[in-house]
Amino acid sequence: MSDSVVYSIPPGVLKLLEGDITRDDADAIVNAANSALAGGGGVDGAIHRAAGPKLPGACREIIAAIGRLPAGGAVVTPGFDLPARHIIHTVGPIWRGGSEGEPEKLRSAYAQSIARAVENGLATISFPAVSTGVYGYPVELAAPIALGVMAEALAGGQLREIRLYLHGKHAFGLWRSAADDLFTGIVR
Ligand code: AR6
Repeated sequence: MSDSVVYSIPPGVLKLLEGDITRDDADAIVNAANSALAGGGGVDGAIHRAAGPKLPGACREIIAAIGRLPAGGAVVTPGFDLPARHIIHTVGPIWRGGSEGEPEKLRSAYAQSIARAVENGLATISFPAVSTGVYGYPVELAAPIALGVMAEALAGGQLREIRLYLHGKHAFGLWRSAADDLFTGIVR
């Protein structure tokens, strides 16, 4: 059975789950995309495969309108063949050692994704661990930033539920211990 853990952050709930985000049925799942919204490997490749043939056209339309999506930005498309109704595409920073604005861009990627969800009247959103794969952001540095933004949105009543999908038991364990450190004393 896959691991999961729930943190109560009143009035909202944060769930960490080990598994495949493409199977999730939240109002929106977040994609760790690139600035061209061109698809790629990792979770981006998995989401493009699962969403089906209409997604690339929707991405091209957005890029035609805005040029490129900078790191820290987020845009919405339909979910097409996914169980989730929407996909929020965000671009995390490429890790270059930490002194090129990576923490601010990572924080913005999560915050802008949440902002798109709120603008669209959504209540539940599911994230992958943005930037911690191909883009090389160290998990122990990414986790407090990501979890902090999520906790703020939940405590502020912006969203009812946020789920964070971790790929594999090792990643789940790292994120779980970061969350336990941050949310000590919270009933779960
Ligand atoms: N469900 C949940 N998490 C997943 C899944 C999945 N199906 N597949 C991978 N992960 P990455 P990035 C995890 O590399 O670092 C793409 O080519 C993965 O184990 O997908 O932001 C884009 O086009 C890792 O922990 O995203 C960009 O060019 C996390 O998702 C670039 O990669 C993020 O890893 C973005 O790199």
